[in-house]
Amino acid sequence: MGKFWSFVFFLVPVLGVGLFVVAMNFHSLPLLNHWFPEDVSASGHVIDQLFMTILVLTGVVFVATEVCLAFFLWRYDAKANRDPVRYMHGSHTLEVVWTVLPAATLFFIAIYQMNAWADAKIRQPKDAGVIVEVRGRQFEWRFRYPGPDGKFNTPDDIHWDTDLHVPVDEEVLVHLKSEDVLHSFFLPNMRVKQDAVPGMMIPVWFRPTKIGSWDLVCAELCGWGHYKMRGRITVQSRADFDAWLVEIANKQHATQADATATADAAKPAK
Ligand SMILES: [Cu+2]
Repeated sequence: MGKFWSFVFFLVPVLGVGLFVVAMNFHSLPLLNHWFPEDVSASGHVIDQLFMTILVLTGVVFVATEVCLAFFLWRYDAKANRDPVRYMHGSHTLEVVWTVLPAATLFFIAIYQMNAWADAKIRQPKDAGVIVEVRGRQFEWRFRYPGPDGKFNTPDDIHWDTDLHVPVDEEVLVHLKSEDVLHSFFLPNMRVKQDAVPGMMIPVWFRPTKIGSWDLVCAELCGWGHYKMRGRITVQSRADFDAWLVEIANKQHATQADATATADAAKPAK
């Protein structure tokens, strides 16, 4: 039986690594497209590189551990080894080695990722082409652009929901908020994911590099309708983006004017 189980355990690293290889190489087949979604942001490659480095490091450890496990199962099969088990009181050297090696590896990762972390979370861009407020709420995304005066909380603010429009090749600065519970603002193609926390405004930034439309999802289970928090991000040329902003601003003003007229008409005549 020991031989059988050692074979089964040996299949784990073989199939595990095989699965990664298949997922990476068959990206053109729609059914097997399980690797990264298309990267359309200026700094996405840094995140992908970091992911690959950590994947290789953990992959080597995973394969080594599984191969050792299979070998010990096969080598010390109870049927082939009738001798009673002998206990030992541990090995100081071994303890030091298996503590220092993982510690050194984690220390390496901590240093290696510092620049990527700083670029993504600390060095906020000063030259943002557009600033937009994004608010998560059960169960949709709401957006607010500051309007021509460049300031939020003024009458010319422009409101929109579900489909976030941004210009291409410009730094987008998001002011991320939540209106109720924890949500997570996730743009897979921009390699951006950040929790939206009630009571906080968290800045998030990215620079889209390609015109098109991609997913915007909530990556935090936020209630029964979490699955409905699907949105889009539409990346446009600067001219198209400006035209779109003017168009929805005009629509918004027309609706406001309509509402005021209806309210006035409903007032009893004096
Ligand atoms: Cu959610």
